[in-house]
Amino acid sequence: MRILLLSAAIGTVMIALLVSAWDAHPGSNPPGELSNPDFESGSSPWYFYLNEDAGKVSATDGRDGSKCLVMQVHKGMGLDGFSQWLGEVAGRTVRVQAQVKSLGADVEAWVYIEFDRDSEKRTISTSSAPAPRDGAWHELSCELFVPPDIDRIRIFGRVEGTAGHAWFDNFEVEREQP
Ligand SMILES: [Ca+2]
Repeated sequence: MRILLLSAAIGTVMIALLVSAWDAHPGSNPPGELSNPDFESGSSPWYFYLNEDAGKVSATDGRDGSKCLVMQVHKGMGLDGFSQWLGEVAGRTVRVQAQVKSLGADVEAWVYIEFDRDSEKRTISTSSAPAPRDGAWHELSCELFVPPDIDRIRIFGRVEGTAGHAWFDNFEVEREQP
């Protein structure tokens, strides 16, 4: 009985942790500007999809300022990325750009936007081209029209591949009226 009680207690803790991690991401009223878009304050509040350890803040490689986010791409990782919610987007074309560089055998790094059409259970998305694998900074951008009934979108940096690194800095958001 003691073992059963113990495992039930552990189950409760794990569920609570999962709920708390999930809650931390969606947010109810996302701000109209990205927070810490240049990684000068570390990696928070960017949300890491698979493994927070995959993304580290480099204190020396920043495109501007001193810091940027560096993600190591490794065999078996597949697609990974980090994101933030952004609000004040309804009925507007939103353009996102970031400075990205990549280096490695097959690393792909790009910028991505998406939102959910809950009524239709669809996800609408767009992405930039991947950064050339030349170890130089490139400005990547993509834009998406957000329908008037959608009040928040997710802004991503994404990586995929089996070997290499990708660096991200200076996310910026612009909005245009339709
Ligand atoms: Ca920076």
